[in-house]
Amino acid sequence: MKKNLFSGFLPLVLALMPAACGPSTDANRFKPRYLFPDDYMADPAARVFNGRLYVYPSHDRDTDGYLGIKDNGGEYDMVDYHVFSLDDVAHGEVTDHGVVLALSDIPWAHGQLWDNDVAHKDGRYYMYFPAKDPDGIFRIGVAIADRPEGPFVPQAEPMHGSYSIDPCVFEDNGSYYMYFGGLWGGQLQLYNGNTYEYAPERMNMPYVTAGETISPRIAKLSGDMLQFAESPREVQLLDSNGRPFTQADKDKRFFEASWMHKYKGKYYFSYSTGDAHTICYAVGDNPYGPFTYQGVILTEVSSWTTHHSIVEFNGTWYLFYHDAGPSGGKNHLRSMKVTELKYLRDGSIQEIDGKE
Ligand code: FUB
Repeated sequence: MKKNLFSGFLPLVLALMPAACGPSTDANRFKPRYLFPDDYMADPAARVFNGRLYVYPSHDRDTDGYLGIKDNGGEYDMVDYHVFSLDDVAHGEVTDHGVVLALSDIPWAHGQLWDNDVAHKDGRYYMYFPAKDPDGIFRIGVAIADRPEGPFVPQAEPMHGSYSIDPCVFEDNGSYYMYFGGLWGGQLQLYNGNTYEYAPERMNMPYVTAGETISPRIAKLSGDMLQFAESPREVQLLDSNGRPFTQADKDKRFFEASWMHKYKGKYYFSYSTGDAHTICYAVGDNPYGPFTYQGVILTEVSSWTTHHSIVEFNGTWYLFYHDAGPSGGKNHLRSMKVTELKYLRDGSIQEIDGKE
């Protein structure tokens, strides 16, 4: 019998192919979708609770800026949070559950309700959010609800020893970890370890020097979910030679928007590069890291910031993020979006076009 030329060759070709499921423009991958055209929402933290997908964004608004300041993040002057939920991510109706926490209800907070995240433990839902205290210093607070859609009741004080912005809470084998931190307006560059060292030149451009490494932070949470159970530690992000990124590595170094998810036993730490306007990721073997840089998840978007979350829902992985497309590029009026996220066979993430 004549032997098919490809019978031995085809499996070899397939094995050598770059393990791709196709380009990021896969016909069967749904195009990015704006989730809520009626208002400006950013920093979407997507979580699955009770079989439904909930989204916890920041609520952008057009103002003259925090205390009249329109740089250093002052233009992101938000005063409340909404919760959204949906069943069908690609096409389904998005329910707005309305205002679930307002600045006026938080005894210690003075302004700027930035990115939040929500975790579930023992029938209660804990919202973690940054806000400025009366001295203009970012702290992280906790608010509690009996249902994922809130309303959330804030604690009287921020978490002891908390600072900077962008909390992401990740559960692993019954323990909860908070990742946090953000540069420039997010104030992380003002901390030496966990000690606040204010310097006016660290508030305005260039606010950092090229050779320094500034790392996101991680701390395990206490059993009651209300405090850190340990002093925050620095999360190491390394290149493939084991070298930590410095501020000179503009398109790879951490800026803000920590997110952690687990895939096939590996820990994926993803983050925004800030002035490179992309989302990147690094992979490690445990929640504390170190994490080795792998690449870009989302290429440059149409806004100064982008901020994301990654979640699996009904067997499909999604990237939630924001850009300023609908506001015509106003950086403080952003809109949340979602698209599908795909892994290649080697566990790497297929790059998504931020302008799509
Ligand atoms: O929404 C305010 C801030 O902008 C967030 O906390 C940052 O991550 C950036 O998206």
